[in-house]
Amino acid sequence: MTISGDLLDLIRNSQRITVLTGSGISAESGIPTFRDALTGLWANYSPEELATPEAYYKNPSLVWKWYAWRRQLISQAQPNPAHQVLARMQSRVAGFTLLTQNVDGLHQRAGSTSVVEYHGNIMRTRCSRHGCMTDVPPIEGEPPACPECSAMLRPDVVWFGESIPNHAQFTAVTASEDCQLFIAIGTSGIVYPAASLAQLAQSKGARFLEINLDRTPLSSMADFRLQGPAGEILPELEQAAWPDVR
Ligand code: BJW
Repeated sequence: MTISGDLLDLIRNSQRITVLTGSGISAESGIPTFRDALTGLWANYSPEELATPEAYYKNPSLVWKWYAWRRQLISQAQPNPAHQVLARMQSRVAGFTLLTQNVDGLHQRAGSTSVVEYHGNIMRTRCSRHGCMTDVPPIEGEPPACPECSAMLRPDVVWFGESIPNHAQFTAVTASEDCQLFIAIGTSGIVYPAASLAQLAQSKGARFLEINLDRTPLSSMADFRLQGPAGEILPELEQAAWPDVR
């Protein structure tokens, strides 16, 4: 892989870098991406049929089981080198913001702090009627009841048709508008509003780097593209930008 000198200078000299990650960054940890075909029990479903409030109210058991299956995969997974590079970057770049669409918590497990969880976290539960967060663990079986009002609990994630949590949206917009370099890693760029952040950053003067296995709808607007697995590209990029790194 050839990394341009312009990109390395930009990385070294940027005081504010904003990174948006998608499910591709966790693929090398063994977690299927969102648009990978589901297998086994789930082969007949698409995520679009399961990650909606309508699906949950129509068949709560089914959707809860899907989340239980995913939680199990996540609990067996480990952060990979891509997560680890981003965790180290937070101490190298003064204004470093990490936005993730992933609900798997692997960035935090790699050591990243202040991660903006744009689509929530699969390990938390909240009330499906009032939205309040609970301490009830997401147990297997049927969806548990809210301790306050007995309504069904749901995973604390953002489904299609739902709004991004205010704090996450505010931080994401501010960090995108303010950065000098915006990096999108392992995201298909088809789910909004996350997919609009790169363009927002560029419209305010930032340069845009895309890291992905394949081309995406964001590729044509990227100032720099590094094509390949994030778990290989990010360590190479880190080594090239900061050769003193371990
Ligand atoms: C690798 C790799 C490796 C693999 N290395 N790379 C504007 C235009 C059109 C539509 C809309 C719009 N605004 C809103 C919408 C509707 C909708 C939407 O975007 N639909 C699209 C499908 C068209 N958006 C919403 O509903 C959002 N809400 C909203 O806008 O609220 C306002 C509103 C309210 C009411 C009415 C109208 C508006 C909410 C979106 C919530 C998305 N939720 C999910 C589920 C989260 C919970 C869970 O995990 O269960 O979030 S869906 C799913 O997609 C998940 C992901 O975070 C998200 C993005 O997927 P991601 O991460 O990009 O994964 P993939 O699989 O798509 O791509 C993987 C990529 O990795 C690929 O590119 C690979 O090549 C790459 N890759 N291995 C590097 N090793």
